[in-house]
Amino acid sequence: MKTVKSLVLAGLLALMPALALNGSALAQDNSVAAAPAADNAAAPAESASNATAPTAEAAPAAPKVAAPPRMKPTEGIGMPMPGEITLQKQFSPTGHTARWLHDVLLLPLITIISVFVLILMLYVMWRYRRSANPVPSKTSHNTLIEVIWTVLPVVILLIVAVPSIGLLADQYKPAPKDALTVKVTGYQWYWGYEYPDNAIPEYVSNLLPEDKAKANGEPYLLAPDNRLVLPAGRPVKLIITGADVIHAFAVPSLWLKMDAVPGRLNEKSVFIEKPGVYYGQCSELCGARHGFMPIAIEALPPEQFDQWVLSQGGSLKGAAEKTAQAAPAATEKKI
Ligand SMILES: [Cu+2]
Repeated sequence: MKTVKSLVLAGLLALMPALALNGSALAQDNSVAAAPAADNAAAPAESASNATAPTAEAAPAAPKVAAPPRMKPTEGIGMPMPGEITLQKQFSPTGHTARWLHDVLLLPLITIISVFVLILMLYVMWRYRRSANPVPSKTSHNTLIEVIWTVLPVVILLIVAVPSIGLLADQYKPAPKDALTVKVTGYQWYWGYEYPDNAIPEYVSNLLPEDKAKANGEPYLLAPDNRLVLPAGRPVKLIITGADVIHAFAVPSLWLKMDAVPGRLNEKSVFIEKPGVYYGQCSELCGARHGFMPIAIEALPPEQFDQWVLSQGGSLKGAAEKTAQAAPAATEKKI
């Protein structure tokens, strides 16, 4: 009897983990099933904000200013190229420093050191192999060599540290007082852009479908429908945040990358040297469609940027003082 009882007990114990696993699997299934509901909940918000975009675009009829035509991207500028192994061509002051640091200082230094160590190791392996060198040397100290291999790395690190720390400081330098403020919000899975200085409410930027991207001559997966329009040659202050999870706003050719963290306003100052279209992507793994929330900055000459602001029903900076008072309320609501 006892053996039967213990067998049953043992059987039950053996099955327990499987049952528990099933339970958790069920729980996971439930969470997966719940996910689409959350998606659906987000979708109306998206379409609602999309719905506001056409009205903002339809509005130009009222101020009677036409938006500048959609700028065509230039091949090889503001986008990665096939076979490219270095950083993208840079169009901001910090970008130039960074590319110089990478191309002129770090890469040659890394290459020289790696090749030197490799040659040294190969030589030692060959020269001091057992057959050629049966009685090993018992030397354990050589002051000159020890001083050299301590001082030389210190000097190399100092040479790297000076421009490196300078670049780090430049990257976080706050924007000047007259900079144009633009708010960037990361959503699952699109971007929202708002211009508090120009009283332009938030509009949404989604992935451009493949056929439309091709028809436009734009790179698919890098091109969005609505671009972030910024002035070239004028300082810009980007206020970057996330609405749901952590995203990262990144445009390689402008040396621009900043995390978009929910509940936090991160600041990044940008100065775009040349008008053009500069592409980027969300650079923080943010969920299923992380790879499908591209970024495009359309940098316009200042007077064309002003024209764009007016075409969106906005007011030029400085004239927007009155409307700016209304803007903080809108920002608070969104965060
Ligand atoms: Cu993202």
